[in-house]
Amino acid sequence: LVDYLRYDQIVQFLNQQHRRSPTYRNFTSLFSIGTTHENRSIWTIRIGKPTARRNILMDCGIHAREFISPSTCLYMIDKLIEEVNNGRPSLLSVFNIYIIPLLNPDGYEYAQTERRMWRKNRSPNGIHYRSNCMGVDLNRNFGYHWMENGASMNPCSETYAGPHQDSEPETRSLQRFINQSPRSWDAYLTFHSYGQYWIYPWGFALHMPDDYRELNNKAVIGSEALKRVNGTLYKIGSAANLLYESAGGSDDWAKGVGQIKYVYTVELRPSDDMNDAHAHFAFMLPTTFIEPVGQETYAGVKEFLRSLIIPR
Ligand code: 0X9
Ligand code: ZN
Repeated sequence: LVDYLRYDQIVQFLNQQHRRSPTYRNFTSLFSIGTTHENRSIWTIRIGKPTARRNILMDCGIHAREFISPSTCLYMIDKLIEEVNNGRPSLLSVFNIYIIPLLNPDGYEYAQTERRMWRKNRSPNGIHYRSNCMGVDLNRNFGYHWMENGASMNPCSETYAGPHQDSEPETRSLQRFINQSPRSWDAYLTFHSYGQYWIYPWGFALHMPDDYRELNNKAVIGSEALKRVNGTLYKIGSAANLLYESAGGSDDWAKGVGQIKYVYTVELRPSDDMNDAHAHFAFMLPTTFIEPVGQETYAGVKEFLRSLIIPR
């Protein structure tokens, strides 16, 4: 993982990882949760002991230009499977961890090849609005308090929420997967960039969920473990309070409709503080950051997961 991989390379990587532990074949499974407008599969890997009873969901790459996000999911997949092969899959005897490393492959490939700063997916909007502008902001499309705040009805906007809620194949694939699974989810983490925020719902409005103290406590545990690795500082709070009010995010949907308790959006490096030496990289974080961001994020996520087992 020394470069930001293309979609085909990511699929290849996932297959390699899946084949990596033949004696533990049933420790992983690899499947698609749906297809995009351009007919790419949204691949998902499950990692965990067959006897693991609890379930965690993580996704990356909802926004096309946030290249450090999918790379961090791939990093975590690599490390989790390494632990399986080393024979000490501590967390994986408790949790099945489902990772979707690239939820928006169409947008990602477009950002890789045509327009580096592309954010949305690549749905044509002509059918609904005769608009030549393409793409829906998937993180404004989820049907929970849809369009109430910080989203646009203009197909040319970067935060276009879609013709109606849950209109996009990527949105529906994730929702179907969360809903239809016979499993219950302990946590959902969605990785974005940038800013160094470990945030929880709500995004659609300024008020807090009833259990925000628990959400905040576990975010502290995760971000402190993250900081111990390279000294990277994260801010913690609700999405609307820390960033801005915006409805239709996957996080709000996962908590409000999906009824998942521990829901977080993690905004990876760099910091958005202009006093920070790396802030100017913004979405274009050099590939030398893949490793350190992967390391620290993995440490933070693991400590967060441990805190779900051991009540503090
Ligand atoms: O605006 C977003 O979708 C996220 N920030 S980003 O720079 N990666 O685009 C923040 C989403 C926070 N959650 C909600 N607003 N629900
Ligand atoms: Zn994002």
